[in-house]
Amino acid sequence: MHFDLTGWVVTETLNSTQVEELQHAVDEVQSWGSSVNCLNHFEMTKDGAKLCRTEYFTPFHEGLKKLLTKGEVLAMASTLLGEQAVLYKEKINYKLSGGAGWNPHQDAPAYPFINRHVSCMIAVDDSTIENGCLEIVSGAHGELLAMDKNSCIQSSVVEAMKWQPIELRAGQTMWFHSLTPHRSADNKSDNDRRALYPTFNALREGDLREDYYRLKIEEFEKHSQTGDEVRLSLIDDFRGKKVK
Ligand SMILES: O=C(O)CCC(=O)C(=O)O
Repeated sequence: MHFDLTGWVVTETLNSTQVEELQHAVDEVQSWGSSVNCLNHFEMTKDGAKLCRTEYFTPFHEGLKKLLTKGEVLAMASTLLGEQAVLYKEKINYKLSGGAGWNPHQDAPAYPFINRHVSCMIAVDDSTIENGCLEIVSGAHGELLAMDKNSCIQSSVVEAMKWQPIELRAGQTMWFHSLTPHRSADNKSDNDRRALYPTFNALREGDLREDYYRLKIEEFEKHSQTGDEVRLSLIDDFRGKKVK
């Protein structure tokens, strides 16, 4: 299978009606502000503070919960894991116009409790080279690579790898292994590039979503943020600047 060889695969997940429904659902989450108990993060851009990520939204949005925990998306995650999958975490990366990109990393060090995960990027808006689509390395998902102090891939390793941009139309999905190296550019275009990223693990290893969020919130509370970058993850891969 393409995924086993390369560590990624693109699927056609949503038809045009479903794309409109997804865009409407993400518009809703984006407009919640502090009225809902999800996890929102902001970044400073040249146009001012903007929302850059929402996590922990499935308890508050039936439509997105259904999309990520039932039907085709869960079935594909199960196929790629080779057994029944369960949702481990969910995030929306907004990458609004002027939003920052991510340094080269593998997700595995950011996902405790379990070694093997599969994630996907469901494009909410078209994801292009101009607005900062994902860039990946094929066939490099066999091991954890050498890391720098931010738990991102060491620059000497990054330079030796062949990076490939994966442009997606809204509604297309790119699946990737938690060891697949990936990165993305800043959004220097005038178009927003929103994407949904669910992550799954094998149900046999446990339903760990609440444990993951409990640990993440504890870690964020323990370590007050230093430096200029916004911390979104248990690793420091995001280049977005803090809103002060
Ligand atoms: O959305 C992007 O551009 C990259 C996101 C990413 O690598 C991450 O959230 O770990």
